[in-house]
Amino acid sequence: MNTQHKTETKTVLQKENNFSEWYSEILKRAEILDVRYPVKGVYVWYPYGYKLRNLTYAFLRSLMDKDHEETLFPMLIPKEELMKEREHIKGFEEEVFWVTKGGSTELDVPLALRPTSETAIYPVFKVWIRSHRDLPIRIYQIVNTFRYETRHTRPLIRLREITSFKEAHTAHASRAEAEEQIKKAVALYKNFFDVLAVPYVTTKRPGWDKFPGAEYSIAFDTLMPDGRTMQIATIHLLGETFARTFDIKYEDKDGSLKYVNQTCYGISERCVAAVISIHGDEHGLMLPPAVAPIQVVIVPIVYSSEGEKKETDVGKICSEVFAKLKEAGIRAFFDDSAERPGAKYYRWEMKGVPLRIEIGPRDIRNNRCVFVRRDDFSKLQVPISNVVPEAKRALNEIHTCIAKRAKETFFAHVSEGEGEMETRSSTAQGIVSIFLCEREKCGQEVVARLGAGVTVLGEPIEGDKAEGGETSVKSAEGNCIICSRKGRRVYVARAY
Ligand code: A5A
Ligand code: ZN
Repeated sequence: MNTQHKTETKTVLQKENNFSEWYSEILKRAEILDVRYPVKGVYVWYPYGYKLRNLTYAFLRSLMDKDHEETLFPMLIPKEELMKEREHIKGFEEEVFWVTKGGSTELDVPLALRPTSETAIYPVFKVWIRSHRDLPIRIYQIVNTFRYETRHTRPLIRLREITSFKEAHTAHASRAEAEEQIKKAVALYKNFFDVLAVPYVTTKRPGWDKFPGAEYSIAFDTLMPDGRTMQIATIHLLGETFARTFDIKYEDKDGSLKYVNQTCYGISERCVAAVISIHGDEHGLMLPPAVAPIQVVIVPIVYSSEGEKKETDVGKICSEVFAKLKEAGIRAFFDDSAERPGAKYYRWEMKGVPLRIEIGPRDIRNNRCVFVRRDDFSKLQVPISNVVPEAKRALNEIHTCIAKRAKETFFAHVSEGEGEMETRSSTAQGIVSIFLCEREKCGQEVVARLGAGVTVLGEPIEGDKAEGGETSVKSAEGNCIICSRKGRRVYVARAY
């Protein structure tokens, strides 16, 4: 059966050499996203892709629900509210889609499709928050948002309609509490990406490139197979900026009126793009068990080598194994369709099913089945009576292996750049750290010298490298690579 597998498995494309093409092929063949919708930057989720999306977001929800409440705000934002916060609108005004008509009637108040929801939510915070007893507020919503992106749009990565925008908004009595929330949000997102086996670095974004209206922004960046980084989450300390603009005050214990201190943080379907891109290979997707729509597929081997269907107990045993797996809470699928096993292998490998169980007449005679792991195609004979614990164990091992592999690859592409030339060649493959002062001019100069697409990700936040198994703790301060003034270590990379 191994030979049958080999002949029917067509390889897709080499991911490393032509990532862009690989990515498009995978979205289509694994039925994640249909890109044929006739609006630029707007796409259709196939049912299978949407299942993957929903499992990913169900997990995110479960993390959020521990100390946030889910809510839902309107998508339409009156122009006046959207324009209120000066810094915020400066950052977003070129990206806003406007609704200006109802039928043929010009609207009195133009309405924006939310590009993000600060200006929808904070006027409501103003009426919700009266006293210190109303604080803290921690809410989130998972919604579609709209951004008129002018840079090259890409499925799941740079969208004009972001379909799966998880945004959290919190309000606190003090700055110390808001900063505490930032730390919790970082920990929560780390937990999320660790379960997806998506590696990352966390950085404090440069002051001149933070979220519009924030005091500072923290970003999670991962690395795509073509050596470009992708920002997969951001966390912002808003301080009192929006509270002052929207007049969000509370009465403190001593009777005085104070502005609230705020944070917000967000994740989009880029998290799904990262899972697909990082773990996939020339056979298709390789989904982390935690979010795989099908974790285990059972394939009966009911044909003889001459292609004749044999009368055996295979179907019955497969059904029993399937029932046991389901009962144990494993997302299993019994593929008893009429196709040949090789065609089934091909399909489920493409769809990234982490574990395949093959059961044929010879296996049944020996009371066993065969496990085939999607991550390394290794095979294991397992007694039928042990199928459930062994499947659980295999799924755990698959998670550990793909997480380790992804992390090793990632940190092999995080390096230090000393001279300009070295830095330039290194950014072709990944993330480089250099010293830079905090002036925007020097940031722009670095970008100009290192070439198109290079971005200053920001100052690394302690810990990521240590977790990645790196040894030395590198100094955070040094001379700016451009002007030689005092600078700090920052990561630069070509970014999506
Ligand atoms: N209100 C805050 C949370 C906010 O809007 N932050 S943000 O602008 O940085 O967006 C949050 C995250 O959404 C980003 O880190 C990025 O991962 C993702 N994102 C932003 N624009 C996107 C786009 N056009 N398509 C897909 N994802 C996008
Ligand atoms: Zn400088």
